[in-house]
Amino acid sequence: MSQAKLLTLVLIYNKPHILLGMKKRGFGVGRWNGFGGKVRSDETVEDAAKRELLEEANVTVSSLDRVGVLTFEFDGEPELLEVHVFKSQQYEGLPQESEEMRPQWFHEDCIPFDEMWPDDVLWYPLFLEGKKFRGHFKFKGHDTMLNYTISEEASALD
Ligand code: 6OG
Repeated sequence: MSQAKLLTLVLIYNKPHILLGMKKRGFGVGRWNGFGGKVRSDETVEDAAKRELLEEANVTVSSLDRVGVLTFEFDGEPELLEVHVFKSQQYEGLPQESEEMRPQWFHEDCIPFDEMWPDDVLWYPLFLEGKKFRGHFKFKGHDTMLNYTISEEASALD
């Protein structure tokens, strides 16, 4: 197994509404997701999360709360993905469509899990309850989950 690739995922959750984006190209195309992407070698994970949020949704946040760390393994592929999940209630700017994402607000009772990554339905309940969590998911391709573990974390995540 090679070293994990670091990625960010930002969810703006202004209860009861959550901001998601329809991924228009690349990895996860055709699925609703939070905003994020790869962490560059010259930036912190939180700075990467803010940069991707601005690039993809035209939204700025002053601070982000790291609420989850998810690792993903794809059967037959050596690279592991490590996705750091951030939450913010406050934001500035009007969410705007970019080349990569089409933002849309959803009520927390109407999150479109059928059009999202299959792991999301498993960890969103913890996210929506304000919990911190870690998860590991093993996929075969992009649609089938072979197994997973999720645990709630009592303290801060690194
Ligand atoms: P780019 O490679 O396009 O960023 N991501 C996932 N998000 C969820 N909910 N489930 C997954 O299950 C994911 N795998 C990756 C991390 C990809 C974006 O997609 C997220 C990034 O925000 C496999 O730059």
